[in-house]
Amino acid sequence: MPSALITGITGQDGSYLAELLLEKGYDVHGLVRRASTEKFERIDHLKDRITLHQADLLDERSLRDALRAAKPDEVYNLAAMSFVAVSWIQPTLTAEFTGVSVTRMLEAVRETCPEARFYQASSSEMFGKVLETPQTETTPFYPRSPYGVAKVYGHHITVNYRESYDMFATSGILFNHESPRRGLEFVTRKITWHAAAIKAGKRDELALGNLDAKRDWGFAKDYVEAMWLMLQHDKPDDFVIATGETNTVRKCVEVAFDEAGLDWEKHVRLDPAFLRPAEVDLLVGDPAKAKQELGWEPKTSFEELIRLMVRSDLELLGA
Ligand code: NDP
Ligand code: GDR
Repeated sequence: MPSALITGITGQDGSYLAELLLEKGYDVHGLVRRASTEKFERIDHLKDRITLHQADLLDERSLRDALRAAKPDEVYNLAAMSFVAVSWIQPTLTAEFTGVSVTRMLEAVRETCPEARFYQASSSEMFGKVLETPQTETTPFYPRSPYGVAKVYGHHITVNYRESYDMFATSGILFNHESPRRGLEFVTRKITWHAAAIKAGKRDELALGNLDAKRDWGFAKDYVEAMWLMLQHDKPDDFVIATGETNTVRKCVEVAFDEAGLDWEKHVRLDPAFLRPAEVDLLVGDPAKAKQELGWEPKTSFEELIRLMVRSDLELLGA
């Protein structure tokens, strides 16, 4: 039975990836960090089928101990401070969690299980300022947030360990991907949850920042399959995972409120508090390499995704 260790198993992607690997017959291990209340909502339904290890990205010893216990064939490094807006509030912590911790994980793997295949959760935020569209594996990086800067470091150190130590270290450059399990602070889920809450009479309005930002949004469940495919490939590499379609935040609002049967212009308010010190205006990825080499393609369109998220939030809120 192959074995896999997932850092960030309690997050959106970690929970979908754990489900996928269980379906494929893996022995699944995950890292969790200690908190005064244990909130593992996204993996509650899996807890009898996975093994959890207490560890923190800042604590190398705990990472090594978890890897020694799990003896993984594959390591998926998904843990990070993942919310771009907070990276300006906690820039140094973001550098540690999202950047330097990748080196801690690579070192821990090199020491305890050097044959394991390593996946790094890189991000389209590394592209930042628009230098070319669509963005591909060879588009230069110009990050626009402390988060993006930290991810560029994580990406380059992954490539460097691949080249320095001949490790199977792969970097997946994933564009935004969403789901009913998305954190409520990210814009798609904020919109779908508020549309459902307004419909249910639990909220009156939705305050948003930049409605003109454009993102390439896909479905998280489709994207974790790409992560797995990358580690089954015959060689470690970098891959862009995206839909190839871009939409504005405004369009996301229109689709979500339409699904809830509401007129968005009656409920949405602009609030400068949600504007960012520097913005990423336009992301649109070209997934051609992933299609050609991995046979991966997105299965869920933007509209389907937003509508399924609204339906899920309507059910959640009893509307
Ligand atoms: P989430 O925010 O949902 O999950 C983040 C995970 O990281 C959680 O399990 C969290 O644990 C864990 N974590 C954070 N800090 C630490 C720490 N110090 N020690 C141990 N664990 C920690 O993110 P997603 O699932 O959306 O994203 C997964 C990864 O992919 C992240 O690295 C993200 O930056 C990256 N990414 C995401 C994209 C997206 O659109 N979703 C696109 C491109 C990249 P806890 O539950 O304890 O907070
Ligand atoms: P992003 O996602 O920063 O792309 O990072 P987010 O959903 O937070 O923002 C997307 C765009 O929406 C605009 N926006 C708002 N965003 C939030 N959160 N709240 C608002 O009220 C709001 N109003 C407008 C933002 O300015 C931005 O342009 C996500 C994360 O998952 C990262 O971890 C990941 O690496 C990237 O996607 C790819």
